[in-house]
Amino acid sequence: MIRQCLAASLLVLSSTSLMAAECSIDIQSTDQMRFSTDNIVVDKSCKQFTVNLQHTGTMPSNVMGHNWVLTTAADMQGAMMEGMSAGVANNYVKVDDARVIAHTKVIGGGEKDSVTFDTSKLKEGESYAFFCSFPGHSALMKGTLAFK
Ligand SMILES: [Cu+2]
Repeated sequence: MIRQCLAASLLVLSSTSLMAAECSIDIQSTDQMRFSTDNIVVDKSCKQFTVNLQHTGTMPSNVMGHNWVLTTAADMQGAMMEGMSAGVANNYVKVDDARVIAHTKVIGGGEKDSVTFDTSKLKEGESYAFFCSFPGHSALMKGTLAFK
């Protein structure tokens, strides 16, 4: 009831607030080494964007760990290779890697982690890639992200 009243008053006050872009996304990852999405669009009206990563499987993080890492498409391979060397203690992300725009920690089955980043780090027209940097996973666990 309270929610309905709130929604109704928001509608009266500002119809644009109800049309505001979604500035977050929920992504599931699985024991089958998959993300639930392979394409993300970040709306230009978002000042920040949040990725909520969930591992819906049951396998532990040392066997089937997943993270979510964002780079430009051009930087993906290098960031992934050096992330692998950084090891699980660093969530398979090289420490202070300037190529990495945002990343979650590595999670195992039943766990979740979120990351929020400023969209001022993104450029319209640039091709971005997201992937899991756990060794061997990015062949299947990757996608594209656009800012527009
Ligand atoms: Cu993974």
